[in-house]
Amino acid sequence: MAKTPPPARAIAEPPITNRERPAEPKPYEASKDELLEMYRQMLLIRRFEEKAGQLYGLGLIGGFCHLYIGQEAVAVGLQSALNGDTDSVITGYRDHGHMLAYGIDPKVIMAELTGRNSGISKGKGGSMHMFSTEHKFYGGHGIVGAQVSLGTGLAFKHKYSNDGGVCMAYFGDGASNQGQVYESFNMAELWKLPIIFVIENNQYAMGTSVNRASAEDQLYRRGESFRIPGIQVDGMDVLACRGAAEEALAWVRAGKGPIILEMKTYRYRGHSMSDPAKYRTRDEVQAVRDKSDPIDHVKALLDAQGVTEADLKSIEQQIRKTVNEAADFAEQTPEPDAAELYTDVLVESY
Ligand SMILES: Cc1ncc(C[n+]2csc(CCOP(=O)(O)OP(=O)(O)O)c2C)c(N)n1
Ligand SMILES: [Mg+2]
Repeated sequence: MAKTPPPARAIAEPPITNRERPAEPKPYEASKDELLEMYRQMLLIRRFEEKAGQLYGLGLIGGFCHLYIGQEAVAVGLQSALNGDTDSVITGYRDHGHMLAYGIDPKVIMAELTGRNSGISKGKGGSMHMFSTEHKFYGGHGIVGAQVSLGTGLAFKHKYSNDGGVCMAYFGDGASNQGQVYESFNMAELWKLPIIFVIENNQYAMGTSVNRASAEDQLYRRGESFRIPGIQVDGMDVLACRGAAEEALAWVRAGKGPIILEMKTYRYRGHSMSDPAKYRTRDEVQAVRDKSDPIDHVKALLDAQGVTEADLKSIEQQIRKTVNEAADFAEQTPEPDAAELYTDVLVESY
């Protein structure tokens, strides 16, 4: 007797919308002191970067130099949620802000920019290649997208050694179109690695807007085919950034695997130090500065909490002092000795 054919195979997977998702993040409720600290760090990054721009103009910094001005809320908001003892951070070449937000001494960062032996990479890495394993800061990388794969390796290490750490790997909107990003997404989800992929969408790669270069320009969706959830965040609002970091950390620390945060932000300066900026108008940049500046935003919040203009002035003065001291240090300490040319550039392991 002929057997009844089996029923048509049911679609095993529910539609994508039915997958477990992280909750919609809430803006972080910062105490007055926490907010003041965020303000201090963001202002430090801005003034440090302005000074770096000046030193570059004076010929004291050579090679590449990518400034972070405009994006300060991202590094400060996200990293304020990390556990400095266990969690690791890795980023691309626009890296000074991430180091400052991780509490690394501005002097050794500035001295690296001027190529001095007291710099954090002994003056041999420059702007794009700074590291501090002591602070669990793993660079500083000039190859667009490379840090995503390296960060996935760091996350593997966190899981393998069960040290409780999470890796925060930053990359840009341009980098999000690189192939190795997707190989990394696949492995990270497959092995449920503890990693937060942070896309700093500052609207432009070197000279092309995200919409001109990206078929899917809602970058938080880029993990969908790997089952990695994504959240889009106002990267000009430090409390929104911190709130998103809390949600992402809860997801990752619960063993649910990686997550993507797309931070909508903006870079005020050129891509690097020579940039004809033909791809956008001055009015566009000015409008963002006027309406969405991340530091002005925190200032307004502090004002609402009763912090006076005089208090803010005194923070500003302290920061200017710190930055001037860093610049003096960076100008006065010596360059590396010629004998250092071949040290620390290659580690051979057998
Ligand atoms: C593999 C590789 N390709 C190209 C470059 C040249 N390059 C340097 S930065 C950059 C744009 C990256 O833009 P994005 O990822 O948006 O980062 P942002 O500069 O905006 O921070 C390009 C194409 C590079 N350094 N490495
Ligand atoms: Mg970009």
